[in-house]
Amino acid sequence: MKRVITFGTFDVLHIGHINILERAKALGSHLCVGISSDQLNFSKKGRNPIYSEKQRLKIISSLRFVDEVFIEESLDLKGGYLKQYSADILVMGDDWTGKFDMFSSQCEVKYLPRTPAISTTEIIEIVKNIE
Ligand code: C2G
Repeated sequence: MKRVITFGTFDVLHIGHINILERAKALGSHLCVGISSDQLNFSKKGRNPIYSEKQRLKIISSLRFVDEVFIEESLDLKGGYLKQYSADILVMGDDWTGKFDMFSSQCEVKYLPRTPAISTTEIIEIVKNIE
């Protein structure tokens, strides 16, 4: 009965997000998702998300393989979140490979392959360029 945790902004939900959440849940019996606050997203990506943190929280919490959600306020609090939510496995996409290895004393750290050829940034660019 493993507890899995993952983190992300999950702005403009797409198949890459669904795939990683589905695969994360398959590694255990409970999936908890830390959703980047609007402010954290701004500090990571230099732009505001399209959907607010309140909307992103509601969207992600409505997926059938997600059991629990919370707002991730800062990357520096990650160790605390892993403890607070009793995570056995931390899952991230492989664009983060190596970045969370320091938590491997606390829980198992797994990087799953990203879904190719799709990202929120690309979707925004495509929509922007539609005439
Ligand atoms: N992802 C994926 N395939 C894609 C796009 C995204 O597997 N084509 C994964 C990412 O690797 C990440 C998750 O979906 O694990 C969420 O992606 P983002 O919303 O872009 O999350 P990010 O802003 O990278 O936030 O604490 C870590 C961060 O907050 C992660």
